[in-house]
Amino acid sequence: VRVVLVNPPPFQRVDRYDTPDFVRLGLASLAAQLRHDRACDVRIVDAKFERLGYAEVVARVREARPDVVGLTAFTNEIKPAARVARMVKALSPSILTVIGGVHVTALPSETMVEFPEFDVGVVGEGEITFRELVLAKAGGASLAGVPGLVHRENGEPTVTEERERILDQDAIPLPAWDLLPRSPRYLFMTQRGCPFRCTFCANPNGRVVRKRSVGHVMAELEVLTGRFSARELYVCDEIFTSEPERTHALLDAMIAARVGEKLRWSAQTHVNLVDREIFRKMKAAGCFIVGLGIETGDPEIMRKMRKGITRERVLQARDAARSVGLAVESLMIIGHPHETWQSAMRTVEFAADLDPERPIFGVMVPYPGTHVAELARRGEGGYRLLSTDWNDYNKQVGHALAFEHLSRRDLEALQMLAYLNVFVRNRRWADLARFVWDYRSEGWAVVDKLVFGRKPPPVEAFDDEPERVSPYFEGAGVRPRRSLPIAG
Ligand code: B12
Repeated sequence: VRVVLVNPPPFQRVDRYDTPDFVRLGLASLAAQLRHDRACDVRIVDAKFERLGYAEVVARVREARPDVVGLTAFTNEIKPAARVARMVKALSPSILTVIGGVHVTALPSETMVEFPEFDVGVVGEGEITFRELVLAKAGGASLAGVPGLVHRENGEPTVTEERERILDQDAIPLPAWDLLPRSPRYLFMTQRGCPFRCTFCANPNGRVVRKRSVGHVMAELEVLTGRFSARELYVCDEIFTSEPERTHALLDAMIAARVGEKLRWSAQTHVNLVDREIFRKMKAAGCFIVGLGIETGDPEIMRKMRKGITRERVLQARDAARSVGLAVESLMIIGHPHETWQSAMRTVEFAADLDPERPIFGVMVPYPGTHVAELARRGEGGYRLLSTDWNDYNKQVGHALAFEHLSRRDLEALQMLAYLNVFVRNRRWADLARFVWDYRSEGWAVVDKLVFGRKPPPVEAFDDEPERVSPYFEGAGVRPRRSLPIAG
C-alpha cells in the first residue's frame, strides 16, 4: 500500500504559523508508526512548511500514485484539507481520503456530513488506528472492525468502537523527521494529555496524562541534536511540569547530557505546578522561555474558568521565573463567558503588571468540543456567534465570535490595546519596535479589519468553493450574521 500524508496549504497568509519554520509533528509520528510496522510505503507533503499551493500538492500526490491520502487539520485548517481531498478525488476516485486531527476528533459525524470528499475520519490519537486502517484497506477488510474511525455505512456516518488511548507512549516510534525537509526548529512532546477542565479548551489528548520515559525522551533528543542538527525545540506538552518528580528526573538527565549547549527550547505549563527550583533546572537544561496559561486578569472569570489559579499564584510564578533569569510568555484570552469591557480591561492591566517578556493575547474562538462553543452555539454566556465558516476560527486574526455587549471591533481593539499597553506602560520601547516589526503582517490584518472592515484575502480563491454549513450549527440558538467582506 502506498500512503501520502498531507499538511494542507494555509487558507490565508497572515499568522506566522500559516508559513511555519517547523514541520508537522503529528504526520511525522503517523509515518514513523507505519514504517516501523512495514505496513506501507509512506511519504509526507508539508505544504505549509514548503510553501506549496494546491496544484503543487496534487502534483506530488500524483507522482506518488498512492492508495491512501491522509490529511491533518485543526479546525481552522479543515476547509483547506477538504479542498486537497476534493482535488485528490478528481485525480482518482479510488484513492482513499482519510482525515485526522483535532477537528474531526471533536466533530466526527458532522465532519463526514459536511465534507463528502473525506472517505474516512480517524478520531483521536492516530498511530495505531491508521495502521489498522491501512492494513484493512490492503487486505480488503471492512473498516467497521477498526476502532477509532468514522466512516460511511449506506451513506450515513458511522462511528466505530472507541479506541483506547495509547498508554505506553514509549511504544510509539520516534517521529520520522527524515521524511520531511530539514527545519531549524522541531516540535517535541514528552507526554500527552491534560487533567484540567478549562472552559475554552477541547483537550484533544484526553484527561489521562501519558508520559514517555526519561530514557525515551533522551533518545529522541540525541537524534534531534545529532542527525538533524536541531537548534531549537518547541516542547508542546500541554503541561510540561505535570508531575514534579518526573520533571526533575527529566531535567536532571537533560542537564547531565548538556542539552542546553546544543539547542534551546521553550515549553508551556500551569502556574500551580512550578517553583523556583524547577525553573532553575529548566533554564540550566536549555529552556529560554516558559509559557504560562494565565488566560485572564479578572478574578471572577479566573474562578469560573475551572483552571484553579489566582492572580497571586500567577505573580509568584512570574517572580520565580524571573529570579532565575527565565523569560515568561503570558498566554491570555479576551472573550471569556460574560466578558465585559471592564473585565477585559482587568486582563489588559494585569498583563502590564506582569510585564512578561512575550505577551500573547488571543480573541476567544469557540472551538468545537469546548464548553465555550456550547455556550456560543446556544447564544449563552453573552456570546453572539458570527460565523459558521471554519476559516474564520483563528485566535489572532479570526472572526468567529462577539458578544451582545461587545462587538468584534471592540474585542480586536482590546487585543491591540493589550499588546501596546504591556510595552508602553513598562516603557519597553525597543521591545515595542521589535514587536511591531515581528508581527507586522498580523498587525496590519487587524488594523485593516478595524479601520476598513475587511478580512485578509485567501491565498488561493476558488470559484467552485461549496457553500456548506456543518450540521453542528443546526438548531443553534444563534443565527450567525453574514461574514465580513474579504479584502483584495
Ligand atoms: C504545537 C501546537 C501548535 C504549534 C504548531 C502547530 C503545527 N502546525 O504543527 C503552533 C504554535 C504553530 C500552533 C498554532 C495554532 N494552534 Co495549536 N497546538 C499545538 C499543540 C500544543 C500540539 C499539537 C501537536 O503537534 N501535537 C502532537 C501530535 C502528535 O498530535 P496531533 O497533531 O494532534 O496528531 C495526532 C492526532 O490528532 C492524529 N492525527 C492528526 N492528523 C492526522 C492525520 C491522519 C491522516 C490521521 C490518520 C491521524 C491524524 O494522529 C496524530 C498522532 O497521534 C496542540 C495541543 C495539544 N497538546 O495537542 C495545540 C492545538 C492543536 N492548537 C490549537 C489551535 C487553535 C491553534 C491555532 C489555530 C491558534 C491560532 N493562532 O489561532 C494555531 C493554528 C496555526 C495555523 N495557522 O494553522 C488547538 C486546536 C483546536 C481546534 N479545534 O482546532 C489545540 C488543540 C490547542 C487547544 N487545546 O485548544 N499550535
